[in-house]
Amino acid sequence: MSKQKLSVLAKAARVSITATAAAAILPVAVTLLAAESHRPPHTPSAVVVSYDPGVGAVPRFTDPRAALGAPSQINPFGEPTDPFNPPYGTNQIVSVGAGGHLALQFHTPILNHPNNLAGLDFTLFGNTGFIITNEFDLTSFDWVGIPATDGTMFGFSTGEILVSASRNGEEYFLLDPAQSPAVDHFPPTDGAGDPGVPVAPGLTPADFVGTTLAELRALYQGSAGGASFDLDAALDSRGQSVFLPEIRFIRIDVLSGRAEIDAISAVNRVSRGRP
Ligand SMILES: [Ca+2]
Ligand SMILES: [Ca+2]
Repeated sequence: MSKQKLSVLAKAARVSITATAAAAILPVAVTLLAAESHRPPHTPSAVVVSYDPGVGAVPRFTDPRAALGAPSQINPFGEPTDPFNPPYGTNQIVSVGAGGHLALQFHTPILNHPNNLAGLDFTLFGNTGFIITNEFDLTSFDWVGIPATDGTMFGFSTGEILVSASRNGEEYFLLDPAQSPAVDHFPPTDGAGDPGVPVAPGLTPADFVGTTLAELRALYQGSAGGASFDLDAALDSRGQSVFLPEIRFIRIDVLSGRAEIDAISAVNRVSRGRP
């Protein structure tokens, strides 16, 4: 059961829920299932440096280790995640409220390499999704026809969120918000895609109007989605551009509103002899 279907069912049952807290209406058995659900089998490539949930973080979604490892590939129901079906388990995403932050340290440095795909260096995965505009059949608990979106999204953050990067964990450099994508917003995660492949720069939600999952994936071109950042956007304390050849620390500060974080991945490099 996707968060989106749960929301539709909750609406039909006149139960008031927030999109992110959709899991709260699940029966206890399913909540237990969520606790036991999939974690990436490999050792996480990062550790949590610090976490402060701030004000307004979603209750129970406050385990910062949920941000380690690869983006979630299945939801708490065991279904594959895709841009219509984001992760929503308490062990999959961590919530950061106003005044809160999350800082991670990576064992392998994230390089600002000129051969990184599209010049982008790392990708931040949230838990937004595209709204399915098909009718919902309350008898079969399923969408009528092939699910498609009008390009509008749910579960996205509307707050002011800053992302900073550091080589040593002491001196952080702000990534200029004017040159950086929004956190926990567009584009939604596709668990079937490659987390090292950014969605092509320039694509906007408007490009996804009327798309089905297959059409949407054609636009993603193998990407797992997520907001991809360029370390070239780094600013020093005077607001001047600064070159960071590599970083080991990423910090997300939520100034207002709230954000949910699923994962952070490094962008793949185009290697010689391989396209
Ligand atoms: Ca770069
Ligand atoms: Ca996660």
